[in-house]
Amino acid sequence: MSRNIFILISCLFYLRLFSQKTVLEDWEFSLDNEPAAFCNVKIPHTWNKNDAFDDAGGYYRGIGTYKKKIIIKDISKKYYLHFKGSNQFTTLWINNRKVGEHRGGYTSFSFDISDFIQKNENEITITVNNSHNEKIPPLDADFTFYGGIYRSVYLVEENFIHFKKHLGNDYVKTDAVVTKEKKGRVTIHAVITNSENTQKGGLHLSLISPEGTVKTINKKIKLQEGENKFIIDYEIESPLLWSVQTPNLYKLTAEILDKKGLVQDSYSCNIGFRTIQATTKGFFLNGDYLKLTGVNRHQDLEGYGNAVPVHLQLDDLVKIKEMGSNFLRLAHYPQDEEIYKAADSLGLILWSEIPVVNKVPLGNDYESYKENALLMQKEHIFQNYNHPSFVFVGYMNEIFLRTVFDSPAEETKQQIVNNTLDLAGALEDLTRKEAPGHITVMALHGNQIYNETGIAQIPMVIGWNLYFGWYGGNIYDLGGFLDKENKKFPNRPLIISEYGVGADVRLHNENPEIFDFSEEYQLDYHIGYWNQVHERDFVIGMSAWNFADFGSEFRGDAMPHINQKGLVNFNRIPKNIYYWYKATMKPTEKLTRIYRDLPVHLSNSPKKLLKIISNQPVIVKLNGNSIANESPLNNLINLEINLVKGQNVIEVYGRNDILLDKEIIEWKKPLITNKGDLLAINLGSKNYFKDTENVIWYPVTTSTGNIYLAGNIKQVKTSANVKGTSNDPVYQYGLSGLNEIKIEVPKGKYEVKLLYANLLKRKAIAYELKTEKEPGEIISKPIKFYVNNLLVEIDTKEKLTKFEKTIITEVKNDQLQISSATSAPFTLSGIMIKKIEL
Ligand code: GCB
Repeated sequence: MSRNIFILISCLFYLRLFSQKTVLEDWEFSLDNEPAAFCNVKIPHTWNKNDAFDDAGGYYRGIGTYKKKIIIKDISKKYYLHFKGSNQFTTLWINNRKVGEHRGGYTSFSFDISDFIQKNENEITITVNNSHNEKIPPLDADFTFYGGIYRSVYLVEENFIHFKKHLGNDYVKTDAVVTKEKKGRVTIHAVITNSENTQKGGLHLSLISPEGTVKTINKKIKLQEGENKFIIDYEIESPLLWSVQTPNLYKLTAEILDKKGLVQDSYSCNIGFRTIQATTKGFFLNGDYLKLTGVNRHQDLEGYGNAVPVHLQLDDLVKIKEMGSNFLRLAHYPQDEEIYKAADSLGLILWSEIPVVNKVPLGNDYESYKENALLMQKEHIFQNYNHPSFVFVGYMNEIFLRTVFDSPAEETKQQIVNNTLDLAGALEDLTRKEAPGHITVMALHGNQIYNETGIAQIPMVIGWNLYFGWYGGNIYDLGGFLDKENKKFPNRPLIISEYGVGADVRLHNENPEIFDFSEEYQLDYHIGYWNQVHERDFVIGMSAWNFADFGSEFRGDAMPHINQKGLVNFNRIPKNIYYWYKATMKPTEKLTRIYRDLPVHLSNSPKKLLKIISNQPVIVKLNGNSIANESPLNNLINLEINLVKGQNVIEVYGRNDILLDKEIIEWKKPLITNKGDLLAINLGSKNYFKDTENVIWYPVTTSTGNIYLAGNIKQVKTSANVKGTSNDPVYQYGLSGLNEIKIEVPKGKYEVKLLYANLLKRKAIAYELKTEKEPGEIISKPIKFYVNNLLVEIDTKEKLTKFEKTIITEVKNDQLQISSATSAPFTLSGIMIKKIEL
């Protein structure tokens, strides 16, 4: 049939309405079902987008109630309520009658509400509960479990004949394989529900190739009352293969025709022909070796929690592909169906998993937990099965993390191991059965418990989440670890499923150190990991942790409640490292960019380390003069330059004299001369820090330049949230043991701000792979000192809270002096001096 005739016929069929979907966006909502508290909300919605980030600590984990009235005129049809995702225990009532429940926050699900509705007005009530539930994965993880109906909800109207609603999807399951003869074979498994009388009908299938050619199959079928299963095979000559460079997609449409030939239901999806193989020699797509390189992704976004409009989520995938990724791990749960569709059309190989993270329960809860985990995996697979991008199917992440950290008694440990092995075995079997032709995978943390218990032998591929050079060890420990693993288990394909470090764009350091949260350390770390993985062919790939910063409520770090290992910020503005990856993963696309640190160089010395991210040679000019003609090493140029006082114009040219990037840096000595001049020093820190008011804090650990320190000085630091400020890094560091600070400043009147926080050693978190669990108090005493001759007392009992005191003082002898008032030395985190009068 020609394409035009096909379209015409299809249009005629479509005159009959079928499968109407109405988005239900506007609801009334209340936490805890407080009648007085109902307010209007729009779904997607979460109730934790603010409280998961405030100073109060914790976030609401309980019940939220959604209500809505809908009008249904024609109750002779079938009606479903379809949820794309609601976290995590959802119960539905229609007209005060309970319809059903769904457990699990990350898969889609539908309720058949046909028997509960009445003509005209119907009241829908939904409760969603995100409290901790030992029976539902995840129990524990490094991300915020935002509660609510955070993906869209639809009212779906169907005819009496339609594709069965099964595990949250229409029952049309397709296998697209490339045969030995290089033909494409599509096998379609469809289940049709017919609640009318037995009748003859038709199944109309069409497959539109990427080039627009159409192949159709019309099959006469007999529809019994109830469920009807069909398996239809389709063969096409020389299919255009789906690949990461050319993600060729075929559009499959399946339509059910009734006895009169009218379309009763229609289902469409994109499918792709590709072969996949993961071996100890690497990953092969369509027979070609492909080193998998990319990122992990969490679904939340600054200002939205997990209730992120789809178009913003799709921007992530575009950025991920634009960076040059061919691989994306959806951590640690199934994500919106549009993400899978976008991966299909962009050409991204996916690792998708269910959120069985950190631990499985013991005792009575285990059986229900297992049942829920198995159902979740079934839903996850069924909902995503048709996507060509759906390649690696996972079901456990760092499942022994808690066991190692909590170190339970031997007997308990054995029970945990037994349950975990039981669950892993069951999930592996289920995954192999439900997702044949896919690759099963599990992610481990850097501990031998996975080898010792034998769990690592279960999946087809092992993913290692490795943080050498962050939570301990050294960046270059990675290679040795990988070599040892490969030697011990030469038949086990392995991938680096996570690696990363926290980086805060406000923090910079020319001599970066482990755990300093500077962007420079992030750059060093990723270059080190990239090189070590690329020296080893047996490692099939790597996915950086994480594409973006994400919400993890319990974390302190440089920004509280956020895991800052993103290559882009929580708001998706790229960090420098994003450009480094782009330059590296897309070698044929030329990229040169001056590494952005702080626009001001505050050192006493004119020397500055200029970094340029580039995958091509460049000429560098400083204030109009050529100063270097450089070829990058690892797509990076490190150049020491000598600045002049005031503004410095840095220009980078290609060898063909085309200006590639330009940046202006001001060199300011940390001096105060004029009224309004300001000096901000961060005691105890080694990082430059730009605060919320764009003030740059100068790191001071010892006497330097015009700052003189005396005493038995020690650095104190924490990475816990400091309450009352968003400038945590200033307060997270301090110097203790100070007897005196002298800062040379010219005569005049000054406003002096003294900053302090009562720092505690933070309790180690399980991810740090450390056992230090007791938070020790570092500073707790009231402190007193003189600023010039003025006695200042800081008597804060509040722990981990910002304390700031502002005084006005006159400097007569060119020096601001802070000295201890008692024999006890003092501690301070920061000093900001502003000249207010000459
Ligand atoms: C991991 C976890 C991930 C954490 C990450 C981290 O290994 O799988 O969920 O967020 O480490 O940042 O510590």
